[in-house]
Amino acid sequence: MERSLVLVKPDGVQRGLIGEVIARFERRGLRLVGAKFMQVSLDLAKAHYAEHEGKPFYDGLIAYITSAPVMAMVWEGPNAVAAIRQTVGSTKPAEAAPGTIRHDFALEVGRNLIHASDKPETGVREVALWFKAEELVDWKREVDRWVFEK
Ligand code: IDP
Ligand code: MG
Repeated sequence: MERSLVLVKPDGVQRGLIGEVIARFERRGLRLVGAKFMQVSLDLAKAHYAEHEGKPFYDGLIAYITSAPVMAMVWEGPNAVAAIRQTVGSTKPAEAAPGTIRHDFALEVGRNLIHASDKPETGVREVALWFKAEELVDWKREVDRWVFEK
């Protein structure tokens, strides 16, 4: 089953949108595997956003993600990475499709509320970076057979 890291970023936490984000992924049918409310360290922020080092927005991005607590989660399901990115919407909120989280709650790319893994391999790497194996819960739901075809 594919997995994605999802972060409700500091702006989403400050604006009281943790529940809104969780509700959308629950309704989509995705299964929660792990969650923790945490302050992001500088080391973790740099490891997570290593691909963006050197870009003009990098320093602001590190300051943003470490500025206040985040809600870190792992969600799984068939094609979970693409499904979650679809529900999250485009990186720039002004370009995000109506009905997506970034469209419905954000205006600026530097305050776009939420992170989600961009590819299945990224999901594997990011889940391992943010969560220890014992923090992830392997479980089944009674409803799984009504959401997952196999
Ligand atoms: P993603 O979060 O949709 O995967 P990325 O291109 O990986 O988007 O960028 C990571 C994060 O960096 C974005 O979510 C956003 O918070 C921030 N970011 C990206 N581009 C800009 C920019 O041009 N200005 C300010 N922040 C940016
Ligand atoms: Mg990205």
